[in-house]
Amino acid sequence: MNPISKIPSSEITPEETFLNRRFFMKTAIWAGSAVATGGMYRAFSPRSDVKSTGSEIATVVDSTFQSSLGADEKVNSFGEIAGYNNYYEFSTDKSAVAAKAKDFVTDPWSVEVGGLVGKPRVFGLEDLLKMESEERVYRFRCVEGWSMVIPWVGFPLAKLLSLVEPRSEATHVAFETYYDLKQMPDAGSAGIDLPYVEGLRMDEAMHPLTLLATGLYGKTLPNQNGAPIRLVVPWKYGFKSIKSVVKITLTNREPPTTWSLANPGEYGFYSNVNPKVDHPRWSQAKERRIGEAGSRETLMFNGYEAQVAHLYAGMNFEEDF
Ligand SMILES: Nc1nc2c(c(=O)[nH]1)N[C@H]1C(S)=C(S)[C@@H](COP(=O)(O)O)O[C@H]1N2
Ligand SMILES: [Mo]
Repeated sequence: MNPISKIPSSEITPEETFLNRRFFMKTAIWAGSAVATGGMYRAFSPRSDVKSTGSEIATVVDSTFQSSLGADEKVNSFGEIAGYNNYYEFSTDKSAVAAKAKDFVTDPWSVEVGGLVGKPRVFGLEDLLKMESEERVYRFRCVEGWSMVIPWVGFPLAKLLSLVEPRSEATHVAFETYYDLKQMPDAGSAGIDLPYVEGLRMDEAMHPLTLLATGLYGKTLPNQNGAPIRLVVPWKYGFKSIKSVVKITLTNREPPTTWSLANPGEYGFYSNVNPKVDHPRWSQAKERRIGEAGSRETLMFNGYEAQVAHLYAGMNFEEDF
């Protein structure tokens, strides 16, 4: 069986038909393994929770792992998601990233996972694609004030971490992006230190919402979206969702992160979406959903409060922002 995202993104079908077709694919795929993986089958089965969004697009709403989208929320188009990107290694111009990243080589690829683990391991691209298990339709909120709804394909980060057997001293997980000036000739003028680095607390990393994405819209992840594998942490501002990951290190201290290194007064380690704590230079109370006129209220933890608020009990978000 081919991993879901082996279909090249160039063979994209119109998004109006895609999700329905994916229901089919998934039904076929999971029917074959339902007995062996009963738990997973329940989690990803499209049989329940198919919701019409008022447009042609049907949305997979999995009540186990994601907050339902509101009746007025629809999935962004492939063109919107793959045409408006922050990926500073390629360009600081969001509409130029796709073209600049077009020839980025993402195969072969490997991700080195080590640090405070029992079984350090280098995962090749094939190993990673074989772990693809589900589609997650998530809200995605950039700290700059725009947002989208994105149908990712991937697998929980917890699944990969469990394979390397984290040691009990590990408190945090550090991530690093691929970096090569030859392939990223504009990276020198990005204005941030590279390689791009990010981090999560261990409990955040193990949370079932935290995804390693290997595709979107049922296709291979486009280069500009962080091919071949990127993190997605839907309750945090978009910059935590580090792209094109090559290294994952378990550690016993809070790892450095690119945006708080660049500007510690404006960007903290946690970066949880929070409409009540403004960025020093702008309000975070509202957002502009790409493709829509007007603005929307930003939701606490980006709408995932019920699933993640317990991780931060007692924390002062004005200080730990
Ligand atoms: N390596 C790397 N990862 C990155 C970035 C980047 O510039 N470099 N930008 C971040 C920011 S600010 C956002 S909003 C998201 C954008 O992801 P998208 O283009 O898939 O929407 O990627 C994040 N991950
Ligand atoms: Mo962002």
